[in-house]
Amino acid sequence: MNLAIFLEESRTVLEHKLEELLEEKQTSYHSLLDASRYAALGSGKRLRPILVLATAQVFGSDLDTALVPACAIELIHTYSLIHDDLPAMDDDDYRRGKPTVHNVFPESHAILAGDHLLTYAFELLSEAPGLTSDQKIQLIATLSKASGANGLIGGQVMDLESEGGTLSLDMLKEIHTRKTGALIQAAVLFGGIIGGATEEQLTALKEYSHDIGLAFQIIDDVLDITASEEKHGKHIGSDAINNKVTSATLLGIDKAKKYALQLLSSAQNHLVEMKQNTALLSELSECLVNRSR
Ligand code: GRG
Repeated sequence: MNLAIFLEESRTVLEHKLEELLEEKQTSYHSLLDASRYAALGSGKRLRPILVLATAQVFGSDLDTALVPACAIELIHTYSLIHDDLPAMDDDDYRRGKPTVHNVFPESHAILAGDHLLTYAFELLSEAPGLTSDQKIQLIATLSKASGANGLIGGQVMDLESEGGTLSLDMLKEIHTRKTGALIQAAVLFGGIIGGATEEQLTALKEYSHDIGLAFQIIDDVLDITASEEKHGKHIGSDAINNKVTSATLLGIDKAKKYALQLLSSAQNHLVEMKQNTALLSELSECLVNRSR
């Protein structure tokens, strides 16, 4: 299938499903749902859920089975963005092309909307249609490890503690791998688990997604310096404002881009190891590295 068509179709079904999963309800706590909807709907590249769908289709899984798990990953990602933007963390006031959640709702509600999306993601996985109990347990284990101390949250702590200091390239890679890479890796593994990949194929997917996760973050660092705010959807230069060492500041823009291309090539070699038709995933990986937002 052509990548442009796949992306358009995937985004359409994902937006509908997210809207359905986060539908407006007349409850006595509707302000929590309003803040969650504000954060999760109507914007975002949907990279992680698209990776779930693209990897699942490599193994012949139907879209309907992959859809709820794909949305669960996007909800975890959205929670992490809400919390990352809070005054206690990066204190950002612009995200996904609009004011951050704590700038529109009370800060308490931004925290609680993040908590809600995090918890809801696991509820959705436990009830996801079309999967065996064993697959659901594998998905829950994969996502909880990627989101926890060994992944996203640990990476965030390392990132906060590194502000204003110096960092070696190895330390920076570890932060990137946990903070950004872990969830991207979980998305790719989700596709493999849903599609019934073998142990060998899951190992190849792990290595592939490690490389594209790192490459994705390196390009994000470059875009934080070179992109326009309108395209990137957040304030440009926020890394510099927060005194952050990034791959672009450590290596320089040209070397950082070159490194991302090396990672892309390594990722594509791992795709070959899977002995499946991975043309779509390979093209998608190229798009991630060559993106402008
Ligand atoms: C607060 C637990 C906790 C974790 C925060 C995700 C994160 C960790 C921080 C957000 C800031 C940041 C730049 C993280 C690196 C990962 C990244 C590039 C996030 C942005 O992902 P995109 O570009 O965003 O896919 P959209 O809005 O398109 O979904």
